Amino acid sequence: MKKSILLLAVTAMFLGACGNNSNKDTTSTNTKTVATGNEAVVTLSSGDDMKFDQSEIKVKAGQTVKLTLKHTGNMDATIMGHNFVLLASGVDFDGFVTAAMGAKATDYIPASMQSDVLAHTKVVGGGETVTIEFTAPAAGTYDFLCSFPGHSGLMKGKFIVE
Ligand SMILES: [Cu+2]
Repeated sequence: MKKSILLLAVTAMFLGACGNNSNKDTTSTNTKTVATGNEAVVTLSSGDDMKFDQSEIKVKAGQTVKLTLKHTGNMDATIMGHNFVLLASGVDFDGFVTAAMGAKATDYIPASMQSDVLAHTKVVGGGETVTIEFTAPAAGTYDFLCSFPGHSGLMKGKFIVE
């Protein structure tokens, strides 16, 4: 009950913040990205089923990306935690995942590989939401994933910058 009220409040805030947005991108049907001018608002969700609701996120180079990660499940962050990690181009995906397993103290971002990460959220548990803001990198296709141990097999996708 408490969680659904919180979710409603967050949704209301989100709707309120976007109330003046009459410039929605109606051409994209498969993504949950709303682009307005130089800003892209991305909402990515995952529940206890260990899946992101999108496998592709599209933004434009130089846009300010406001990315919200919603954990729609109920399980605790220590058991079913999720984060969003955007890797720089050329980073070895499997190598990063392996190193991340041992980096619990730093939200599963290995301290020695900070420069391989373009943007990331903290780890959230069921009912929690986190928003980050970053500048979209140069045009190209980048990997995103959840670096919580054992998740990236399913929780990964392409972050496409046009
Ligand atoms: Cu996860």
